[in-house]
Amino acid sequence: MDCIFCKIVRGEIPSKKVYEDELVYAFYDINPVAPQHILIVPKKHIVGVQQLEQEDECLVGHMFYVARRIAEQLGLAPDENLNKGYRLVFNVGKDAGQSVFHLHLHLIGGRSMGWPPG
Ligand code: D5M
Repeated sequence: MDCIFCKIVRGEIPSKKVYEDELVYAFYDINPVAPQHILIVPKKHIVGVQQLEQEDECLVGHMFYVARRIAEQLGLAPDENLNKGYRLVFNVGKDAGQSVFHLHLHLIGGRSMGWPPG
């Protein structure tokens, strides 16, 4: 399959790995928009949220749980006063900014961010 993230998961394209288990692979984004920018991708090829199936519900929940654990390890988790924090993003389709059509969860942190996004 000619998919850049499938090739990263298989180790055919180099990446800076953060975490891996039997379901997901997480690595640093090559084009970071913040001091910390990590992508969490399923090992299974799914085009994006637009092609999620009911059978993928647990997989997506696992992606969020992995994101939470990585954010904690990087010291990004909100403190007891809910200061600090990070953003989790799925871009869904070209208008939303999706450029790689293999499902991926952006974990972005290390600076304060505005809302709404551009
Ligand atoms: O996000 C796709 C993201 O994928 C974008 O932030 C760049 C990143 N990217 C693309 N190629 C690579 C490689 N080879 N390594 C690491 N990161 C990569 P989207 O939501 O689709 O715009």
